[in-house]
Amino acid sequence: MSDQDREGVQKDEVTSTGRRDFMKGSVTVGAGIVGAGALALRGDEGSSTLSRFFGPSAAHAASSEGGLDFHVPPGKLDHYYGFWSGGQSGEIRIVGVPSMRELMRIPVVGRDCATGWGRDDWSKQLLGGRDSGDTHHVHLSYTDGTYDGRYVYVNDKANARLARVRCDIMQTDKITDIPNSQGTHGIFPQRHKTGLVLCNAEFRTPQPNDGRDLDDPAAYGAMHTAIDGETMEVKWQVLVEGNLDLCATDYEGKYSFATCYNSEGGVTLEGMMASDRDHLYVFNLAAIQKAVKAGKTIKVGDGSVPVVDARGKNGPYVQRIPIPKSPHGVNIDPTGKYAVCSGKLSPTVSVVDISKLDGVFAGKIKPRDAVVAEPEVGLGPLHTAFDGRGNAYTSIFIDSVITKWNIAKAIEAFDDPEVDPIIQKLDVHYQIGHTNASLSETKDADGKWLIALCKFSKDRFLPVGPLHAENDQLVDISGDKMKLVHDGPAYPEPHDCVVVRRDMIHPSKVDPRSGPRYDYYNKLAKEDGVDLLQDTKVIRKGKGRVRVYVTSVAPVYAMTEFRVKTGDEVQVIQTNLDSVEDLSHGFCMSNHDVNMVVNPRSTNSITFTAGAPGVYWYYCPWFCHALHLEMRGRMIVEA
Ligand code: K7E
Ligand code: CUA
Repeated sequence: MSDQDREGVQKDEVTSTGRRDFMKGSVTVGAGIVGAGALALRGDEGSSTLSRFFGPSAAHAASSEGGLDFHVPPGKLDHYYGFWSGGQSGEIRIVGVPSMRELMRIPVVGRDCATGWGRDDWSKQLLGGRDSGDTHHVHLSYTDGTYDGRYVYVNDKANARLARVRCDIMQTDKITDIPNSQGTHGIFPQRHKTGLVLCNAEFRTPQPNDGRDLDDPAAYGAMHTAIDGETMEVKWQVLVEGNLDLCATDYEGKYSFATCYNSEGGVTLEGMMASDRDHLYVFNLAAIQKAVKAGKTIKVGDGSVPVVDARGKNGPYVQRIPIPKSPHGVNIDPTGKYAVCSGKLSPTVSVVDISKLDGVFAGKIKPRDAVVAEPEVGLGPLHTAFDGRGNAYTSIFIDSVITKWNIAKAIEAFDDPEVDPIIQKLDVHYQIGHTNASLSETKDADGKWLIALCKFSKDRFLPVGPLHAENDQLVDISGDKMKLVHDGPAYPEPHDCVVVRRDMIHPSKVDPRSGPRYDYYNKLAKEDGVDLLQDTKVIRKGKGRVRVYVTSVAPVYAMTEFRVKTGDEVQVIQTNLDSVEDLSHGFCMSNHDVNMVVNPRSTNSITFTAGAPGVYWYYCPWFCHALHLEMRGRMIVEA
């Protein structure tokens, strides 16, 4: 970076007025304050840091900052749905943007006490006995390069799974185990249609991982896995030698991408950071699918999934583009022309021209020649969002900033060091991980709101003990300059997010009673000759097993008493007959660890072992009526 560039950046740092800049106490800060007198205090958190010390804000220099209104008054609705991956909480959250109000939590791979997810029968089957997880990356299904509002996909890094949430009912409907994988991390659906969802294994393991080759790094590898976004079946895997971190797809369905931060094949931290260049792996989907069809595959593990072996060298399936150093995020700009890879341990992002990849695969140009820009954006670049106006916004972990830069200028600057592509650095608080902007990952990127998902909140909120809230910040990117407008405390860990225009999502008000959950309930009902929407019945299923079918209409269960025997396995299958919006009931059995929600027109069930002889009250835990407290009944347990 030239001195001139450095000066430019410093100026921007001053106008963005973080506390840290104030602490640096430079002369330029003083100059900013002189100019601040005439400016009214707008009262937004981002620009008022200096005002805590000096009164009215110095933040509003002559440049145009976004002027969007982030206040959503009572009774008014947000313009965007934000889908947040919940990290180690194992959930997805729906957040209204720009209000940043948390609208809903969708339990995915973890147990949730409020809804009974992970405890009720169907979710328990779906989770396969595991009720913890780590959901890092959420993406919606696409059609023609934009969101089609059907599904949300999310990875479970902890248990190597891909889960899917249906957007009409906002419930998890499928969870797929990914074979031969650990640390399923980056995922991305294809964008031309709801096609494949590509999933990266971040951890290299022996392949096969069955106890042999434990200490032979050469036998370690990682899988790039393709799952059908409709059926959620695993279609194929590609085995490579390096680890696979973040994932992306192009807009045409030709390529998928994975960053690799361990081209050394190290199994220790030192080993993983030894080389100056790692890679962006580019997967040629047509060539891989052709090989799978032709049976040019190997068997790994149980052999249930065809594996294309692409270890070691560039070829028809995979090309490795050298990227400095331990790259992390890879994001495709809304025009579909560029893949932007963040250096993580290099202060640069590398811009790959996707149109050059055909040439790379044809051997006409070297892989590195597909890199057309490498701007210096700050220390610890992780992820990049876009505004649809040619600008990129990269989250910078170590510096705790978002760097706004211009893609076209960065390409110019690759040949001409006089050109400065950096537009602004905005302080965020603190240690940002992901960032994403409204519709940034679609061709409809609208450049309005940017979310900064900060891992540390430190002094931004009232202290609440050793565990701090994290900080989801809202940034207005509609103007020339970014403007921080809101701090949003969040329960750990909001990991990644996508921001979707509200007209793209069409939730149902009552349960449409479709999908695998109802395949399960309809099968039970058929077996027992029961109409779920009519019947209330106790059916003894041979020795020691009882099924209790019960309907409910506010404020009563159709059955206020049933009898079982100590030690019986009791399955309560409850159907909520109310079609009224927002009228959920539930079933809680006293002293039996039994609690579930039953939404309008839903069926849900839960199984437990009847305890010691006596009377046990069951009740509705969801406030449904003035007589809600009276909505209960007795389970009589006989010896
Ligand atoms: Cu950057 Cu898991 Cu998305 Cu973390 S990964 S930041
Ligand atoms: Cu039904 Cu409360």
